[in-house]
Amino acid sequence: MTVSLTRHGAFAVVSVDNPPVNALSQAVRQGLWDMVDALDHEADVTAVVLICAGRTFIAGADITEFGKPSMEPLLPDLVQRIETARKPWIAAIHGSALGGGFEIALACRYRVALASASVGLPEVNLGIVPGAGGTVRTPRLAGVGPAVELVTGGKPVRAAKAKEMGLIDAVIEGDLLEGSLAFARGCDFEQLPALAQDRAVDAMDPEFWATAEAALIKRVRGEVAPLRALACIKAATERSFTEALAFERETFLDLRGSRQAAALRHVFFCERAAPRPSELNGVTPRSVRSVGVIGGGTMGAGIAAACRDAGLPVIMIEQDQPALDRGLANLSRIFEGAVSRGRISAQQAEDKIKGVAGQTDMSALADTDLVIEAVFEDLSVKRAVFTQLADHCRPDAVLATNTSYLDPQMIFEGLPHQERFLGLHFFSPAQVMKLLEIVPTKQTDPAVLAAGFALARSMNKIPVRAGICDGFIGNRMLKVLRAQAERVLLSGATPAMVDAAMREFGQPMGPFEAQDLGGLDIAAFQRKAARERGDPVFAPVADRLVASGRLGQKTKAGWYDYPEGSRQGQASDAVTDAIALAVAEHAVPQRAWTSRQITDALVLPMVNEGAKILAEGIALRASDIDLVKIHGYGFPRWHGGPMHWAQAEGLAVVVAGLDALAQAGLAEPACDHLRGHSLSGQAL
Ligand code: 3H9
Repeated sequence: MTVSLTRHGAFAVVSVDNPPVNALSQAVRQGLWDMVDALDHEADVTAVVLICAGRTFIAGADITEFGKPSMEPLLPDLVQRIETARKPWIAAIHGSALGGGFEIALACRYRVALASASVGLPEVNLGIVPGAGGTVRTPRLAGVGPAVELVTGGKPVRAAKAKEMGLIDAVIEGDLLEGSLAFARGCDFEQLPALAQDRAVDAMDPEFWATAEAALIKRVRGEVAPLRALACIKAATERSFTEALAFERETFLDLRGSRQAAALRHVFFCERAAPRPSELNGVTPRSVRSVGVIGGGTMGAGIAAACRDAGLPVIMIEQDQPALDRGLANLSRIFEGAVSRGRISAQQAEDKIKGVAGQTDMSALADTDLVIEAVFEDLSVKRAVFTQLADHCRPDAVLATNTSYLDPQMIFEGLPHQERFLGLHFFSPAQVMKLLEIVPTKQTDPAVLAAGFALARSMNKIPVRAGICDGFIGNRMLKVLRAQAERVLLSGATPAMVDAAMREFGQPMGPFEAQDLGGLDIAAFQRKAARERGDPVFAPVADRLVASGRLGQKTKAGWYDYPEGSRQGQASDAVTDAIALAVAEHAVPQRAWTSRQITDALVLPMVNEGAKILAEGIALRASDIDLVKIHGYGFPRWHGGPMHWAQAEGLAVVVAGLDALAQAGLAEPACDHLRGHSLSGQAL
């Protein structure tokens, strides 16, 4: 039974059991509706405790129902039915009470929760607003300011904070059911608290709304739902309860079918599918209970920190004691930073640091399950490391290289036990960035590949399998984006125009400011290696800037000038000159650019490259490319990633756009894969 009833003296206990997260499917809504009806008529029931089985309280509406026609009873009606029930309902919360689940809880007379539980309204993360009273009841219980934070931010709060905010009545210690029944026994049901709908809500002055809106516009960069949620809360303070509910519902229905909501739902489900790809079904991962990290630089220390966060003991290897001391100091700084930002306690930092042993001798790795190499990005240096590892590690230990563009197959060539080697491409800072590209070679054992995915799961990262090519999935597409950005410069746009257009598209930073932040030397180094391999590289302006020592913010000059003490770039005459020289060299015709034309000239060729990546089998599915660009490169989540964005634009439109760019000499024409799929109408 999805919704069942038990009795505890004068109290009825209604249990929802709808794995995995007790989402409000039609069956659950109907079951709850019937319970309210039935219990309203039972004279010997004093109050009703609503509790859930499994890992969580109701985690929200059933997102899988969103694309389908609505089925009665509708959630807003159910919420209203519970709020006006004859018997007082008490929500007993464990895990998460989210979205519609929290809206049901808000309609209960009382809410109690385990200390470990959290409550919230994360709808904006799905491109929608709460649709069953969340924006109308929350300000009545918590006040307008806290409601704005909870609803527009979409971040749940823990029970203790929720109690402080007035969103729950008690934090329960020990067993939730026992505690909830004890709470119920302590209630005076003759003196019920006012219904949320009967409570007053503060009127706020126009300045409050203007400030909140301005802050939000800055933060959301084109994402619609948080602003619409703010408008709903504003309506809740200005209109009657019923009118505000109607406004919220209308907003919810409008957004539910929107492009941004579809994109965010796509990302939601892709993220959940990524850690367990179907091709590894039934494969038992090689067990990883200990990790060695070779190198204590920025990447090595970050990877070691990510391993510690996953609870794995780490041995860090450096070539000599001074380098090891620096590596361990890098690691300590990461944890100290986490303490100063309030993410972990000083005690937790100490425990994490204690779990890292520093060594200068690889024989210390004799019994380690997984070794991740994070040394200098040079083939011969990396090969030397793996030759030594092959001598010192157990034959079944998994040996992984953290390379961003070298060919793992070449790194491991000729070493024994080819089946145990793997590429693990972490993104910097490795302890923070969610993306992990997992790169098997032709010989990698599926159990070793599965170990990479299991590691990602334990680190709470988003793993994506990538085939071997220059730059794997992410950097290969970045290379195209950067080349396109230069093409646009050469035909009349400025770096500031390109950066502004990409920010308007939703990227946190434009391609030129991002290069200035990261340093132009890294890409220059990669271009040099690519040219040595005979690969074509297009960076006529970047090459000139690097040759003149303009390496970005660190040299106070890159694509922009950085006056002493400023991180705000200013247009640079030197860059204008470098562009002019490149224009003359390549004889590029000049044209005027709009923001939309600029983003098309950058994003469409990236999509084209994505289609080639799929056709070559470098990515197994289009959604993997989306996850890579969202989690590794700041592609706006609410566009759903480049491949989802392309589908939403219409593949025929994308192909036509690419062909027009190609005719103007500004991009390659659409590849056959994209063209074929466009014509047949199949999904990418
Ligand atoms: C809403 O409520 C709108 C209302 O205001 C108005 C309506 C009128 N539906 O994340 P996990 C699946 S909008 C369907 O790995 P965890 C998920 O796909 C909703 N399915 O677990 C996965 O499936 P699979 C507002 C859902 O323990 C499985 O459950 N609520 C839903 O790490 C496990 O998920 C939200 O946005 C759903 N609502 O985390 C909450 N949620 O195993 C979204 C999950 O096949 N959910 N699934 O891959 C979450 O944040 C997390 O799932 C939660 C558990 C924290 C609950």
